[in-house]
Amino acid sequence: MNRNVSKDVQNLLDMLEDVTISSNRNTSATSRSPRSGDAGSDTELETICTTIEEVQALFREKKVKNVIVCTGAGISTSAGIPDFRTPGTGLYDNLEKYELPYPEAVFDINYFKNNPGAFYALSTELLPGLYGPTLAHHFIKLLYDEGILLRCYSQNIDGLEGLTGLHPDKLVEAHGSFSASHCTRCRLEIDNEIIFPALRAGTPYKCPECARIGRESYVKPDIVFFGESLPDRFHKLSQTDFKKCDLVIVIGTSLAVYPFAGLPNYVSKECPRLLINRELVGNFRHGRKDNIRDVFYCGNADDGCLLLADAMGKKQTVIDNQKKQADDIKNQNTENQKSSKLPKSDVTTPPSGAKSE
Ligand code: CNA
Repeated sequence: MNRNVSKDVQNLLDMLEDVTISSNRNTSATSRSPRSGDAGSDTELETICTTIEEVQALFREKKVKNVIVCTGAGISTSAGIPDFRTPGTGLYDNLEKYELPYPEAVFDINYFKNNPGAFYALSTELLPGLYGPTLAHHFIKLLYDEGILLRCYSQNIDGLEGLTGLHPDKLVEAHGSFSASHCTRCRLEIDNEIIFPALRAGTPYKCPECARIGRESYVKPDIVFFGESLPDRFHKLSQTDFKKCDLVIVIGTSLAVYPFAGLPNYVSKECPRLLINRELVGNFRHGRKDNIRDVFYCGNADDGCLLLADAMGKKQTVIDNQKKQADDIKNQNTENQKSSKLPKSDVTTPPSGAKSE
């Protein structure tokens, strides 16, 4: 998403093959995204797949072998993590207390450098460890177990895809994660054991190295903020993966953030595209006369994924796996609560004891 370009205009641009997509997540010169699929011909194509029943048949008859799943915050809402843009419950509607100049500022790198408080406060809600993967996450793991997952591209920062046991090679965390943290100024890496208590307490953590030489700078988890580049892995793998893909499933995203939102366009013209979401987004041609391969399942991510698991004869497996892991996490959280009391202060003190002000 380029903040100066409306979503409708951006969707129109997606449909034009010769357009380079720009991103407010990636302003670097390396940000050029792959072009949309080039494997299609210009001749009229017959209908490939336009209903969820037809997608179910693809799974039932084992006709798909290279499935790509693209996920967004909507895949995690049933775990208890709010998304960004759902009116009322989304994080953007609940940021008044931080007095941000605009909602996206909470994830804006330039804003963060001087005002880290809002992000740290929000982190208390998003931090991995509190929530368990949903049925939809376990459906993705099922695709992996069945050997038909080419890749899962996630915009999420909650780490729930990986928590199911999905192999890291199969996962592209396009907007980064909490797995490591660095100073925004000197890039010093800070251990999770140090930064996590600060994030849990919602108290901005000052870089001890910068503080030592009299500079003030804050540490940020390696989440890709607006104004930062996406990981190289995203660019590298998306260049080749989407050409091989024989079904792309987009789940729980408003497709508002580029270049990620352009991914469903990189598959060939013959590749079916399934959107599982509460609203129609992106440039899915669902309901249009010229639609030959787009499918829209309007509803909850978990329900849509269970329909597909059912077609594979694995619905109960997904339900059982999800429940078992949810119970384990609940028990673990109860144990943790019993054994630890977290300190809360205004600003976490650097371990070196160096004065930052
Ligand atoms: P978004 O813009 O908030 O869109 C979410 C979409 O999911 C909307 O279209 C909703 O209608 C839909 N939706 C919500 N709940 C469900 C559900 N249960 N079933 C089906 N559809 C549902 O979020 P995006 O992911 O599109 O935006 C990209 C941002 C969100 C990324 O940069 C993330 O880092 C960021 N984010 C991540 C998390 C997380 O990691 N869980 C949470 C909040 C925001």
